[in-house]
Amino acid sequence: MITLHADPFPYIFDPDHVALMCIDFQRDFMESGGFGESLGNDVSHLRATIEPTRAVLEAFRSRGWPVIHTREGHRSDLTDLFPAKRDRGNPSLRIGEEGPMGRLLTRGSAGHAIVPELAPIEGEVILDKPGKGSFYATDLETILRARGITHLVVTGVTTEVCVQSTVREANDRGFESLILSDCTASYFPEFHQSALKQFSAQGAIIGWVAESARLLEALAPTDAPAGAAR
Ligand code: C5J
Repeated sequence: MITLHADPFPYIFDPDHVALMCIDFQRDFMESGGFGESLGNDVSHLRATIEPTRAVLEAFRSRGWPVIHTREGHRSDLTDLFPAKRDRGNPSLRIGEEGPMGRLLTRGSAGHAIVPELAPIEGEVILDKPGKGSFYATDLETILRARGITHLVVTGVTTEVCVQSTVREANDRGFESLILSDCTASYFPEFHQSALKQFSAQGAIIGWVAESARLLEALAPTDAPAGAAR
């Protein structure tokens, strides 16, 4: 078992039953000219997540532990896009329209891809999702249960939207989430802080929160040779 200091109390997991979730680290959210910016957001707030997430990703990869990347986006014919989502936010460009990185939030466009620094490697799960939560209209629960995963280390953007939806869905399904505070971010720093507090309040009602350094410290004694994928 691995134990680390976290809010509101130590997070304990069995390394045979843990997976890393990398939620929506897509160019559409993280880079200029994407969907996030079309909604009027300053995407620079999210870039600070890249380096700490890369270190955690490396820690999982070197131990052969499972990694799951999600991408938010829609079919090219937009048949999975509800007006309730398409019409929100008074964007300068709408989902499916051509932007500087191709069609916004549409599968196959350049903006839909994960940023190169955190790009998936062979053997890692890539999960396309049409909604905010990673369990909605996907086979994520099946994948986790088939692999015996009970604990999720969660990174991604944005904290109060897709990360929050995912960890709430995970909690309802019985998964134990650790949300890494420096590997998650919002366009609104105050929403990031507020969401983190909501996760760990009331005795970890949604999950645990810690900086990535706490996780890496706890993992250090467990160094394992690379290549033992499971
Ligand atoms: C948003 C997300 N913010 N990945 N998506 O629309 O958080």
